[in-house]
Amino acid sequence: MDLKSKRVLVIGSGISGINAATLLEAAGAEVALFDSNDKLVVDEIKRKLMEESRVSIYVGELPESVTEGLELAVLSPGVPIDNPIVLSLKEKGIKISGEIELAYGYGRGDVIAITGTNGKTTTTTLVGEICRNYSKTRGGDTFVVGNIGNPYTAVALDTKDDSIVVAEISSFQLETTDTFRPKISAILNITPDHLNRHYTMENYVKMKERIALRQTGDDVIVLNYDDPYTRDFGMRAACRVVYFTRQSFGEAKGTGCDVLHMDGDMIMYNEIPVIDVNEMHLIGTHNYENVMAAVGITYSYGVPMDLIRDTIRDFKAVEHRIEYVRTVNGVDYYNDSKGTNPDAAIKGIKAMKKKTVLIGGGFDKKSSYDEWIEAFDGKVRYLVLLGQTAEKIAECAKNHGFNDIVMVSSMEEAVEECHKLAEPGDAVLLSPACASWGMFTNFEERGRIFKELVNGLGEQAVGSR
Ligand code: UMA
Repeated sequence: MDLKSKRVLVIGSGISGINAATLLEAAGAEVALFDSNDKLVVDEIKRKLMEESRVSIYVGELPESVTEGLELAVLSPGVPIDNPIVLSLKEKGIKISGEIELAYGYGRGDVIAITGTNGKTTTTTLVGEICRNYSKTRGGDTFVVGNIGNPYTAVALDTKDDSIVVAEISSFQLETTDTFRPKISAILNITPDHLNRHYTMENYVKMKERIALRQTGDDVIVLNYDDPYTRDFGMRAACRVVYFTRQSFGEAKGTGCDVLHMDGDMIMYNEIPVIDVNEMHLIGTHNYENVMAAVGITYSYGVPMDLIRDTIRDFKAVEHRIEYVRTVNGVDYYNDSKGTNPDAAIKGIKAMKKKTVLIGGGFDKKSSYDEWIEAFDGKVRYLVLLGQTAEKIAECAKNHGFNDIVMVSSMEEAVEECHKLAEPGDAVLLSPACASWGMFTNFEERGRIFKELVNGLGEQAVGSR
């Protein structure tokens, strides 16, 4: 890709747009940056660019003159391809592209790309860890980029031929890819999401399938055999397919593809035992699928199975998502501060295999807690409640016949109570089903404070119970 001295317009001044503009400027292009939000202040956007940046910035309305002589318009992921400005640029014959395509054009090394409605971040983070450990043994660097919050454009110029780029890719980003060709890709699952942007399920599925648009021959796509959309795509894909399944090993094997599956608690790659799920800190059946996908991706890439196994064993989950913190006096502590609504918290409690002392409550988003309480399923030993919603949740729990409730007024008190109440072999889970506001700045702060308190617990306190 050579855009030296070419006029390029970047649309959107979020993290993607800023990094796309910076990359383009470093590549010698003449860059204009436009954001349709007229409340934004040009000087503040300028401050996010390189010092001495010569990028011209426009907010609110895009002057007609800026579109003259344009070679290319680069869209941020949040900018749809049917946005009126984008359509008018297209009409003028200006090429439309996206920030992933731009970064790929300037980047080097092998690309591993992961999409799916759920599980992208955990799988991408785990694949990133495995590849980082692999890079240490064979040389080169691993970069983890994309929808995960670290734009590919921010690192593209640092990549080398021996680099591995592990990218979490959203359907928004796939709308504007063209030559993007990952060596290994994965679609983890497809369930209805972002239909306001893609209009129909059919369109959304098509966008997800674009991850393999240019894959052929020895390229690999890892797909979920239990998901009807991705299973079907495997039958049509132009590259090698590896399936993972929790439910239909026999059927999946019949396709002739390599298959990851579960033999009891053991994750298998065809006939090769990979890891017993009880050895992992990642818990919950949804995570078994993420791990199978990560194994499929990295083993296909050529990473030795021993290295994959060791990395999975050490992996503690993405921060704040059923994240294993520590075992104190035989009690496993988990931080699921990302469980900011009942739906997310249901996943948290469902993932627990042991008797659990559960910390809940927080800011009142007017949610109903009935389904969450029903999901306790006899596993919750005590419910420790804090925050604005504590009384409301307690009342709801009692209506469902659950009375083992402890009210506290701070996270410090909550952790102290859990330490006293949990018995060896139990788990303690912070999965509050509520936002953190009012007591914390955000769920990240809530999770970090919880972890600090857990890490400060003394083993010897067991005797004083
Ligand atoms: N804007 C316009 N015109 C439009 C739309 C937006 O000018 O028509 C402007 C907005 O005024 C705003 C800027 O564009 O100033 C925002 O750009 P953006 O929405 O692309 O956001 P970024 O900050 O650049 O973050 C994007 C991704 N955002 C979206 O896809 C909406 C981030 O994913 C991603 O982490 C980041 O790039 C780095 O690659 C977020 C996300 O919610 C986390 N993703 C969705 C998801 O995970 O479900 C897909």
